[in-house]
Amino acid sequence: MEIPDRLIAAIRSARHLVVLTGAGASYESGLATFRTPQTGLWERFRAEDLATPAAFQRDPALVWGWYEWRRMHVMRAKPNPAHFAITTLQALVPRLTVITQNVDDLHERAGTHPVIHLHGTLLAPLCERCREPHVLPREIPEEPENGRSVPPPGCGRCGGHIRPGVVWFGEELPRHEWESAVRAAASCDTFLCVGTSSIVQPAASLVERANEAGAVTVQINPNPTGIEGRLSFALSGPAGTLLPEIVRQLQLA
Ligand code: BJW
Ligand code: ZN
Repeated sequence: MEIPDRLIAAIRSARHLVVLTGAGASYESGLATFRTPQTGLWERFRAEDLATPAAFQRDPALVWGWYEWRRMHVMRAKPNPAHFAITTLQALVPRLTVITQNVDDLHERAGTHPVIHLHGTLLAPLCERCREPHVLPREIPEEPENGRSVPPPGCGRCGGHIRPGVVWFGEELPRHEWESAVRAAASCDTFLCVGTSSIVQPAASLVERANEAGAVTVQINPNPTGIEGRLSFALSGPAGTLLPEIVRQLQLA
């Protein structure tokens, strides 16, 4: 797909560019999205059974086993050209803020720092009772059979269950990260939504804040999301192709 010249011009003159990523940004690294028909995690598993505090209370081993399976995939995955292009963007604009809904560490492994993690991370579990962080073994977990129950470790301090360090439905986003994201969205001049269905709140409201602040707003996604009518540009295609192409055009004299 052609990248409009007006978009390249907008990014070239941007003083503060915000990139918000979702599961689609890691899809080309082999990690499943949540809502893609057939392959999405929520097509195969019920979010109510796995990604809520009530689910963990009901069956901690089922939930912990599922997240260990996800963590194994993340640790075996590698950043893709979309992650690397975002890292290169850091050098091409005066200020770049990267906000992700993803619970993997692929932006960091591609060299982007800092990254605002709105939904936490699979790699920093903690005690559900006293919030004490839990240090994970460094080795990649063995392939746990998908869906196999694995009892969560006990907290060394209080004996409570260790839970994944992610944000489940009905839970508040980490306050500091959310406030930083809102500040960035409200003060940027260009806002890119990459690989997100823009369904889950409050993350999906960030692009609206950028719109209200008069920013140029852009979506990069091979599929429609329904918010196209409210954006300045909607680019249809995979992030691993379109982002490197944007970077290439920005680097042309
Ligand atoms: C490509 C590509 C390629 C493919 N290149 N793109 C009713 C109305 C409004 C709100 C609510 C409501 N009922 C409940 C709520 C609140 C709820 C919510 O928003 N629910 C919606 C489903 C409606 N939100 C919350 O509960 C949040 N907390 C909250 O609101 O707190 C306040 C509060 C507290 C108490 C009471 C009430 C309010 C917390 C949300 C936490 C979300 N957690 C998850 C799981 C994290 C842990 C884990 O990984 O398991 O976060 S859910 C899941 O969705 C995950 C993601 O970060 C998040 C967003 O998904 P994302 O990234 O957009 O992925 P997909 O799969 O949806 O989309 C991928 C896209 O990529 C697609 O568009 C593809 O086309 C595209 N793609 N290949 C580029 N190559
Ligand atoms: Zn504890």
